[in-house]
Amino acid sequence: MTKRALITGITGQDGSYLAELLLAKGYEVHGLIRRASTFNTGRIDHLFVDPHEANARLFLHYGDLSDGARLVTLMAQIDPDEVYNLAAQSHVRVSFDEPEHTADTTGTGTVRLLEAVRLSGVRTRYYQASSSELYGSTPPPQSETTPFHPRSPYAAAKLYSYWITKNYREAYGLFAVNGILFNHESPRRGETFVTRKITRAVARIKAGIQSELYLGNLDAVRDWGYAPEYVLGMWQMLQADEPDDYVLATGTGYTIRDFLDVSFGHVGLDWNEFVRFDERYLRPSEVDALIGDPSKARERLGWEPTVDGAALARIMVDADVSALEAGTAHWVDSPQSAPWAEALR
Ligand code: NAP
Ligand code: G4F
Repeated sequence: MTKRALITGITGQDGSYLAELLLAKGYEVHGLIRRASTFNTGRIDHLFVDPHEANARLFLHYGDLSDGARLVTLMAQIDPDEVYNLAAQSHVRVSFDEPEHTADTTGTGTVRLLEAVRLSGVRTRYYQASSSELYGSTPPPQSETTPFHPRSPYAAAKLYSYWITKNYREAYGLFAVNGILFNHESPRRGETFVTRKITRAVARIKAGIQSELYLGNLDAVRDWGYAPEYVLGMWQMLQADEPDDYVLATGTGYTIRDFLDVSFGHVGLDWNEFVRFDERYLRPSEVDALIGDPSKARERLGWEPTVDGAALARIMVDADVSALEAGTAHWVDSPQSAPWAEALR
């Protein structure tokens, strides 16, 4: 029997890699997509097969995590074996600008989707995109048993989603899991997250079309992994015998300065000549250090990351340099597009 999956956030970084993975495994994949005045399918355009064709296995449906009735209707129509809730307002700094919207999508959106599962009566397994941001100011290393101390509206909303997912597991016997994922990046990473902002700037500076890069706090430590490896971990969590919560991380921390060293150094440049400080990128309350302990996922799921932060920086720089040289890219946020990326948070 062909398995069916529903992915919210399919147009995002993780959603695009997860759709690729599930299609390669033979799944029929359904994605929730927001209606926009311009197309927001750039990260999944390469997966397009005309839905009129008999071999089409990827289908998109308009919907939004703010619209509970639509989620119930879709859930009943699709009747998925697996639901992956990846949709969110996912930018931590922006969550301080839009705390209410972030609570509505990143927090309440989760219970709307869980209610859609319950009310439609579908028998499905459910994955919730939880985050290492939950740990906030609790020092590393962080594991499944480390206490949470969220430091942003985004993290507070994710904390609600974490607990409501656990509650539906305990209250209704739903096979529901939290993947507590540490930062994971790729050439498809949104352009305003710090890694992609840096690697995109490296390509542009190298090509002579940018001269400065404005950043905020360079001292924060993050445990950066490679997104395609993390979506495999999501799928593995839903194949386990019992529902449980897992940390996915590399176990190694780097500062923003370290990431700058590797990224600029990879093309023979010194970042000190180009990087400037802009306080608008600081957060009202910062998360100083996140370094995860992925032992449980390794032991119980056999999940093993192979790309560390330095290797990741090189992958991302190479991709941005190539995309700029080719003048095209198969995802929308290529280094030659999105002029506002440098001006927005
Ligand atoms: P992303 O690239 O920002 O993608 C977010 C996705 O959510 C996009 O498809 C976006 O649609 C969609 N979305 C936003 N608001 C929505 C709404 N109200 N209704 C329906 N869809 C909505 O994020 P990501 O990096 O792939 O991360 C995936 C998930 O994992 C997120 O929940 C994020 O918070 C969480 N997470 C990420 C990381 C990480 O390091 N990447 C770590 C831990 C947890 P548009 O394309 O239309 O904007
Ligand atoms: O790349 P960032 O914006 O990612 P952040 O805040 O760690 O959040 C990401 O990872 C979380 C998992 O831990 C996810 F849940 C979340 O959805 C998102 O994917 O910032 C990383 C660090 C921060 O300490 C920030 O202060 O980089 C610092 N930074 C310094 N200058 C900057 C900048 N961040 C951004 N975005 N832009 C800057 O100019």
